[in-house]
Amino acid sequence: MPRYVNVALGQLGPIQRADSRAQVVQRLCALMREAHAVGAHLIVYPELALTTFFPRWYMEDQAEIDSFFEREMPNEATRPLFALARELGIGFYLGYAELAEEGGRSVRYNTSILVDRTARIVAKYRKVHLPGHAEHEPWRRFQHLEKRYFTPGPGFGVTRAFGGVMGMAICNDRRWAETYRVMGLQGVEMVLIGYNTPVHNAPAPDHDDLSLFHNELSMQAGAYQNGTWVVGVAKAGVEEGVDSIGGSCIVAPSGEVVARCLTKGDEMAIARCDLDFCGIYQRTTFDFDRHRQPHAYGLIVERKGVTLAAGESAPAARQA
Ligand code: ING
Repeated sequence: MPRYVNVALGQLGPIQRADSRAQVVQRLCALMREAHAVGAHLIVYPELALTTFFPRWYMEDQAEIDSFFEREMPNEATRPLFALARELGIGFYLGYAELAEEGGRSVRYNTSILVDRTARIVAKYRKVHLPGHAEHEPWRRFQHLEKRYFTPGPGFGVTRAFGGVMGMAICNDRRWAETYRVMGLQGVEMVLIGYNTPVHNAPAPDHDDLSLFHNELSMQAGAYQNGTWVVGVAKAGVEEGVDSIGGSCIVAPSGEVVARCLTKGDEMAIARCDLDFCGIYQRTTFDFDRHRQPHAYGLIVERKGVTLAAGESAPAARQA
């Protein structure tokens, strides 16, 4: 019997600064009802799905910054979403800003949770790759201060849920091959990714026309090279004057896009994902145990950035 997971994209249009969490949760619930009507088992929402993308602003007042964070989950604002999930028997991935207490200290993460079909939180992930910058850079049309407001998470885990092996990542993580490979080495069959991606990338404006292409390319590569499903969901459209891409889609282990959203607003789309389809890649082309050569990969972990050695030759042949 194939292990099907009916996965819905829960794409959000813009959330303006004045939009309350209650209003946003109503939108999330409406998408969940649409997903339930077409037989979804799981719906995936964007990164930072409860508020506007606040890292676009330079702020110094910690209370103002912390107004965008959640101190517990579920909480008063999200309880209706958990209740509906329990009523409908639908799981969900939700991205939000997490204010955690660790050893008496406040730590702030860009977080996602995986909630199963009984509305129980079965996994929590904290974004590893924080893009942008940490100090105010007024030359930019808008800021991207994730390095200022968040702490990098510890790494990428997987969780048994929905009949398979599920993994999570957030936004910029999807651009890094390591994200998928670390989960691939844990047998991941479906990677869930929410994102907020501005069309304009201030340090590289020439890339703006390729933002949707790079979005899909990154997820298609990650899917194919690890024989896993990848689900990417946008918060899209013009938020506080900043336009972000849509491009929400579901990518099969073959690298093919099997479902996508068509608008830049609140939109649900669905695909029936056969988790056993992963095997025809993970047991052949990407049978890691049979084909990988870790002795040749040391630099991937040993080095953070590029080191150029003059006249560096090919790696010396390893001693037998
Ligand atoms: N956003 C963007 C992303 O990685 C970005 C940042 C945009 C990086 C364009 C490079 C190019 O999709 C988040 N939130 O990570």
